[in-house]
Amino acid sequence: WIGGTRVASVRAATDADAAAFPTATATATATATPTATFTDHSPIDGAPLAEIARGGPGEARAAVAAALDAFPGWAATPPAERAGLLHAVADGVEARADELARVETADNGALLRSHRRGVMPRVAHNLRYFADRLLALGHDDFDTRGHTNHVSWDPAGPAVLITPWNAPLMLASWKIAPALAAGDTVILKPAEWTPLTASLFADITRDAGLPPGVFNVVQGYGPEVGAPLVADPGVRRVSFTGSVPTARRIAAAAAENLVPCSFELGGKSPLLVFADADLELAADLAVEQYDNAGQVCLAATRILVEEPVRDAFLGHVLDRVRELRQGDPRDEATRIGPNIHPRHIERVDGFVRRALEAGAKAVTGGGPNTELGGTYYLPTLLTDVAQDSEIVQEEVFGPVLTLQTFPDGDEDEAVRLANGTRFGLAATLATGDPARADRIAARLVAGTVWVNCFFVRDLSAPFGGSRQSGVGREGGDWSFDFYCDLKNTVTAPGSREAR
Ligand code: TXE
Repeated sequence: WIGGTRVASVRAATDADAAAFPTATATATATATPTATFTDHSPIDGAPLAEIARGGPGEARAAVAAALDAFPGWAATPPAERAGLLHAVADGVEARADELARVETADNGALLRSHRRGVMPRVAHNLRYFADRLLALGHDDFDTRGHTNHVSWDPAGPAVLITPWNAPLMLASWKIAPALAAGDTVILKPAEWTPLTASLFADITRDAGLPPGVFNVVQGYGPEVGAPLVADPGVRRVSFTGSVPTARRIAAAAAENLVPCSFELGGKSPLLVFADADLELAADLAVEQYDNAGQVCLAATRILVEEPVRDAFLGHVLDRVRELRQGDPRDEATRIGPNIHPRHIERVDGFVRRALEAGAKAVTGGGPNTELGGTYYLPTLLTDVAQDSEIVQEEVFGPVLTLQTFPDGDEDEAVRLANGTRFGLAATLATGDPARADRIAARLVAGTVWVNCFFVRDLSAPFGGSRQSGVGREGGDWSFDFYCDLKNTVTAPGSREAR
């Protein structure tokens, strides 16, 4: 999807898929550049879903050229008109929410009911929020010795948005909405394991009347098309969600052109459970970390529990895990679906096997779900793990939690363990003592701290990570600060008077 034209099609792999995903396969037209394709598979059963255009350096160049061409017109479009178009795109998302939900579930294996009820409405909300925020953007003029300072947020240029597979359209919309609202043109490069909803979204932007070239999608593999996109001198912003090693490569390439980057990377967040906590609530919070089969950057995968309540808390957790139903994500009763890909399952299982060899105990789970096979991994909880071990230090990105304890009343040790990784994305704490909550929250290294709750995210709040969990913050006006070039116009006294 380059310059308002579908340059290559998403074709269903079989007739049965064509029936299941009619729109993903419809109206495929136009020239067949690129000619190469790759096959997209469903994690639910491994079935091929679609043949996807496989972009390379040529498509990257064409997309940046289209975004550059469209930029002056889009940047000059009055904010109210830009906001109106974003609301029209949101209308399109709402009108096609059920189809988007079904396609997303087929593509990434997350629960259909959560795509229907939570994710797709949220995608539309993200668009509406930044449209409205654009219209409220402003800063009071201020005075310097009679001179007036006027601050404006100028559109920066083409923005490359590179997104992962764990929440494809949701994460893309967190970037697309503020970038377009800011007046930037966009080139989206979705993850190769989950390409489908990005292309449907491009159809929606066209139908909503977004001018050609304002929103472009290039599909393909990171090194083949992501790398040339990031290195293109026409690009003015890069926003990336993904892994730390890929962020390093992107940062190095973007540094050549001095392009600002926003990085939202991995995490190894703690869940601190104090003895004064509501242990039922704390157990609910622990089990929530298995959502999306553990493929959530914010997941609090390291449970740190105060020694005296360890056994009681663990009992509550295991009661809940026994009731977790694993299976087909399209089934209403399912709580945990598949992981994304057989290669990813191998990676997850590798972490668990090495931990068990090093002396960890699996109090539940500990391997793939052999009844379901394929890409389903049992919800796993490991005890007897050392703070400096791989399983405690590295992001697993699967349904795998570890449990450690800290001594009775030893807040210093709780904080030491909580802060003791190279990450700093989020932290959750369960306590019945508000003073303790304040004390601990102030000492945690994390972009977001949740007290007796998890995953509550308001778009007005800054979002991002400390240490190797990220660079920069998006959300609210911080998004506009990133996607715009800020300008201060200083006007001498009397200059506004007619001469
Ligand atoms: O990530 P990559 P992968 C973590 C998680 C996971 C691990 C590896 O631990 O197990 O990372 O996942 C594109 N130039 N997270 O390999 O490679 C790629 O095509 C430009 C946490 O899937 O970072 C995809 O679109 N782009 C995370 C995107 O980068 C490149 C979510 C992410 O892929 C590129 C995902 C390159 N050289 C993984 N190489 C989170 N923060 O939520 C790859 N890409």
